[in-house]
Amino acid sequence: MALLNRQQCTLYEEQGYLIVRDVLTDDDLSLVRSAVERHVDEQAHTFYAEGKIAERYEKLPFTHRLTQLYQHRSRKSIGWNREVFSREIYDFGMLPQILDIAESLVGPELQFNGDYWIRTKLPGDSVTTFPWHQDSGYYGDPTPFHILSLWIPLVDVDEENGCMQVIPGSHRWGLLPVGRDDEGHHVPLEELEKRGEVVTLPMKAGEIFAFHNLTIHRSLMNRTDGIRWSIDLRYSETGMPLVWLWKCGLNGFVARSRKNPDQVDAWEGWQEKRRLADIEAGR
Ligand SMILES: O=C(O)CCC(=O)C(=O)O
Repeated sequence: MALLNRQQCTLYEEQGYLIVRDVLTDDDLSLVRSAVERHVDEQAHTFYAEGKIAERYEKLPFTHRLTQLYQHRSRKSIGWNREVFSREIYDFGMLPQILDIAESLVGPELQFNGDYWIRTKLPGDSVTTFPWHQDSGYYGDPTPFHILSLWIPLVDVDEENGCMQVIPGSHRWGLLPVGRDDEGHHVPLEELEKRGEVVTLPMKAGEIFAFHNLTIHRSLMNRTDGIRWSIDLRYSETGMPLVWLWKCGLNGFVARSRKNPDQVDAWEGWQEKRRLADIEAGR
């Protein structure tokens, strides 16, 4: 697919977000699904060996198995990163269609930030239900540069199973002050719904919600009995200091360069960056 057209880029600049449809195939999504399924299966074997579950629920589909496996756990996970660090995630982050979108919105020198997250939004789970926030708010470091998030559902999403909502134009409001709720999520100190229009984003699996690091967005509670799986990826201009990520070993890699294509990292290069970061952090 070609780079985004001028109208799409203008929409992103004006609204702080864009929905891109019809770019990912089922085969593309199966890269992520297989990394997820492998980790779910590992967890099944671990919990079973530890005697925490009576069966491994091998026959349950992708949308239901983890719910059963996690029944014994009180605190669910906010998302998986290291748990699914794998060749499939690298290949997914390097898909030409995805890099074309990132290049259109960020520029031709692209780094894949290390904070990709698989969201395990289980039925009724409040930990993975994110109140209004700006991604920059979570970075804990000033980010005076553009970071593009690409949020991609692995199943169809709507208001019932916890799709995303966004406030168009909010990326121009600056970084807003926040408090914290009981789950540790950021919560805004003002009533944002009075300040801007709320847009709900039902999406098909594989469609892409691209948004700016200052765009205010949230995700709704999953009120169905299936898991709302998604992945979110982040890209920025190569060389931008992602210090808050490096401090916790969440290193990324150089994904595309029109100037120096030989500096693009292979999967092995990304593995090495993470290995060195772990050694430095004493992990
Ligand atoms: O996946 C979700 O439910 C929320 C994700 C999110 O807010 C984000 O990626 O910034």
